[in-house]
Amino acid sequence: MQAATVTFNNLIAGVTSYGFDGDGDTVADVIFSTTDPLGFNTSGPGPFQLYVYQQGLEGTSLLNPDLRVDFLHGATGSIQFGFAVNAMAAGPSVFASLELFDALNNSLGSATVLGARFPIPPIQSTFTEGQLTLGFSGTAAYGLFNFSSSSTTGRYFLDNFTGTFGSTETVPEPRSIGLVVFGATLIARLRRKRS
Ligand SMILES: [Ca+2]
Ligand SMILES: [Ca+2]
Repeated sequence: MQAATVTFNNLIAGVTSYGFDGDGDTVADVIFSTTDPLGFNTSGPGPFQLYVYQQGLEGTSLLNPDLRVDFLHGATGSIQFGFAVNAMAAGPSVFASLELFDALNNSLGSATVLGARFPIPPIQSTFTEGQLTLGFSGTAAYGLFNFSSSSTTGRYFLDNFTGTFGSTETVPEPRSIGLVVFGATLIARLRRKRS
């Protein structure tokens, strides 16, 4: 596995499941999904954000979990992402959380980060935002997100989803294919000699 970052630059709208490539080989490494029948979108919260660039993944924060990620090749080490929720003021019910699980549904750890507004001259973050980092041991198979904005029309933005979950699909080199064929031929010959 190798370093990967999902920047959500594909234009999607109203999708309940979508595969994203994080390591630039155009093959999906993660699948994001939601139980919200209206799905999620790629959209931006405007330019005045530190941790969510135009654009990110955008969806409802009224569920728990709001969003799920499945790692197609597993994930190791740590996961980091930026988030924003549609709240103008910080508070105990304005946050993002992530819990990671292995393939046997054992929790590998969780983290919660409260949203805040940061100075972005000449104003502050339009929406409360933050960056969550979760280090873990073992191999994560999937993760569950919960966002909260304290709003009855709660929405989240997620961006720059980063970790060690990329797997550039490699094609065997012609030379090693030749060696395998040569080896198989040799074994077949030896078997024929013995019988
Ligand atoms: Ca890939
Ligand atoms: Ca939620």
